[in-house]
Amino acid sequence: MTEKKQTYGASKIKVLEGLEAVRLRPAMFIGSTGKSGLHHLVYEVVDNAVDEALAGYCNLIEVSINKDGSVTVKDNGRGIPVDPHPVYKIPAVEVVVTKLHAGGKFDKGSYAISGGLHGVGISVVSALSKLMKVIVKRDGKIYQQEYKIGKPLYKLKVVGSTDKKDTGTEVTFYPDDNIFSNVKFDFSLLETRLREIAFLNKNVKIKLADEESNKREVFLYEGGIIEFVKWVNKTKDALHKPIYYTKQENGVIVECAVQYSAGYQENILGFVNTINTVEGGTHIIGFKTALTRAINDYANKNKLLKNGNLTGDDVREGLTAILSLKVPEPQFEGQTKTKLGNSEVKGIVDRITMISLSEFFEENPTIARRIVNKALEAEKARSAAKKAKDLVRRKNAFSIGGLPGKLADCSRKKSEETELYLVEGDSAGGSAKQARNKEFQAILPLKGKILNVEKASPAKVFSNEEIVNLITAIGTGVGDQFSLDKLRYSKIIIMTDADVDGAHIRTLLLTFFYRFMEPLINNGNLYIAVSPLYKVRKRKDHYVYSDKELKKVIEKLGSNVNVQRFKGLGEMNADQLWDTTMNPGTRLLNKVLIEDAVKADETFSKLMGTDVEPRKKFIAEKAHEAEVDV
Ligand code: 0RA
Repeated sequence: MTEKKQTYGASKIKVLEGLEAVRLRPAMFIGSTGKSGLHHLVYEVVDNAVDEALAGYCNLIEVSINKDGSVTVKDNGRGIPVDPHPVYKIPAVEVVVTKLHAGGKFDKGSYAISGGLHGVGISVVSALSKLMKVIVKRDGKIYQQEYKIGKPLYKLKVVGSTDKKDTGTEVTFYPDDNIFSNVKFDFSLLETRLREIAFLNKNVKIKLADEESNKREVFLYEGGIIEFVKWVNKTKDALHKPIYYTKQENGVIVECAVQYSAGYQENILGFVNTINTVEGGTHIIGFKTALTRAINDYANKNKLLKNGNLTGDDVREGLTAILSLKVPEPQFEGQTKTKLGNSEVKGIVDRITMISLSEFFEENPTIARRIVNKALEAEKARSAAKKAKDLVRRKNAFSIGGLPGKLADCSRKKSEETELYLVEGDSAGGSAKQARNKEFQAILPLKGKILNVEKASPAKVFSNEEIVNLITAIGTGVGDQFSLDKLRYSKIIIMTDADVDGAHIRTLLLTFFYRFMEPLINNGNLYIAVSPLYKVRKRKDHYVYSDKELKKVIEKLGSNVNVQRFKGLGEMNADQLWDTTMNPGTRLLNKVLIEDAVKADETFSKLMGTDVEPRKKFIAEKAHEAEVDV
């Protein structure tokens, strides 16, 4: 009997030491004593309720920030057991609240996985609270007990009765201001995490209320992480319905939702037992590896790749993925213990992802192709950016300036004051050089038809002399490397002949600018010079820009007029070219604008792609549209 008493006493002392340790080193249990640690107290209690939900006994969790600064977490689970604990001979609820590491289930079933950051349980919450009250509804009775920094204020008591089916736990706590620097709870911080918990535990309704401000939120997601991925993508342009799969291997449950958007950001959110694994880990590595392989396999099988396999970066551009795992014995590593270390998980996630994605791609070829195309776009942009970078590097190596020999630069250096004329052909280039105002107008003659960048590989684009001259003269670089700060002229003016060839060259240039220097267009730096079609002479010269206008002018001036048709820019003498097309006081310029980026993309790929007919039609239709900037 004495021996038994000693054993009991000894373990009791151990318990007290346990909670003392929590107060001595709170950060070891809740991460910090700052804002994050304070809110962790709420999550610790909520996680216990979520465990009840995972076990199938709870579907409602209510969190409220009370007017007196305390927080209440109420659930409709089974209620913490109240019967005497076999070892401690006190109600189980008292053990759970006052004994360190007693927070876990006594009957840890296969899926009873604690979601707490450190799995410390609610005893840590009570240890760090100046007051905590627990109400348990179980077996038709309502029980209550209160605790001060982890010590019971009185024995568990029955305070009322209720329906036998009405069960649950209600925990109210007042964080100890001797421990926490600030004990005020932040609604939006709780909101974010509780929403996340609701996404990760479908069909669990989580309510959040701030009794002071009367703010209220309810989270309930029947679609679980499918709704999560949609929610993350809600402001983005999704490319397809979410891909979803879930499978289990060796007790590890893998659940994943994937959705690509038209954007460029990669967003993979990993959760292990509902903990956001901010630092990544083996599950993320397994997922990424399988994603890259599954997409390359599909693309290869369907002969969609021309420049070899896609890289991981390519296939993750525009990707949003939610990866949620249930791991029975998770090993958390890293600075903030949010990196999954279990080595076996990598292979499990890899295999499940590979099989599931491959299956999905086979069954949904339209979506699969859309994803492959997205990755191909990324690949194109990436290699374009690399070429441009190399180009800039090469340019710097050759400095001073390293400007193309064909460029007739202007003398002013301030880009706000200068303009660059891109002129079709060397002869027109010659006239333009004579006609220009050297101070602020630079001329870059282009050899005939420039390369169609829509059809050429980036490698070809960046080894093309005309394009390299163009990029070097403009100065900004291209693609990811584009920098408006380096722009050497505030107006880039495309000046081509007023005929079909001229229109074609103009479209080729526009395609180049759209695909490689889009910000230049968005910033309003790109213009098209409008050159006249005719010169009508009667007393003085009239320049006419269209056939319609010519008719009107002839009607107005009578029938003995001299009409001269300009076949090309080269036919005009320098004075005429200056008067009609280059003098800022009298010239007409069309500013190039992109009204709808998606549509523009489609237009350029359609027009500059392989089909010739729609291109011709477009050029004929649009050649003389657009607003006029004088
Ligand atoms: C220990 C054992 C069981 C449930 C719980 C604890 C429990 C803890 C919390 C904390 C907040 N809400 C909670 N709900 C339940 C299992 C109960 C059983 O076997 O009946």
